[in-house]
Amino acid sequence: MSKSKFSKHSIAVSLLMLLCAKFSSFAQDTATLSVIGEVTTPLELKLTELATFKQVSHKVKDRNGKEHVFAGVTLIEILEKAGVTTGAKLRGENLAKYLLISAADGYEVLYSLAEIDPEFTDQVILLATTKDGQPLGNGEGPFRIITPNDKKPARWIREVRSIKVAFAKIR
Ligand SMILES: Nc1nc2c(c(=O)[nH]1)N[C@H]1C(S)=C(S)[C@@H](COP(=O)(O)O)O[C@H]1N2
Ligand SMILES: [Mo]
Repeated sequence: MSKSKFSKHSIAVSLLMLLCAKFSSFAQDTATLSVIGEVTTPLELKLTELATFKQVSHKVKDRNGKEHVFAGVTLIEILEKAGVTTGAKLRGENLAKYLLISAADGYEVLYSLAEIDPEFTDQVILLATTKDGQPLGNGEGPFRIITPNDKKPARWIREVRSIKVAFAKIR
């Protein structure tokens, strides 16, 4: 009698791996990005919704000097959809507003609105959803901020979950 090429053990391992892959891609598809705080329209964005926004890409070097192409949507477009004070409205007290961006692992970074607004800067900050043509995986995605002009990538926050707009001053 010929023995099967596949042991019970290897079949079990393969099934488990398949299940894990399915589960993690499910987690990526259902993860949402919240845009909250000083906005007129709070947003809960899924990857599928972001795919309908204009797609922009950036070629950047990572901390090891390796080149990658990140693509996604511009942070300013998301802020405009949420009704944040940008463009002509970004003056006076609104210049004291900031974004606090939070990740799944508790990491947080801050940007001022003027750092993002095209009337103040030519730098285009990206909410990336792909890297070298692939969706951002676990530990990095589904959403990551890419800030091309920062000399080091410490504010390229991975696994972004929320963007909170707030006033830095006490009113
Ligand atoms: N969510 C999250 N994003 C993060 C960090 C982190 O600890 N958590 N570390 C930052 C720092 S300090 C660096 S240098 C870069 C490293 O990016 P890499 O993992 O793609 O090399 O990620 C940044 N983004
Ligand atoms: Mo870092």
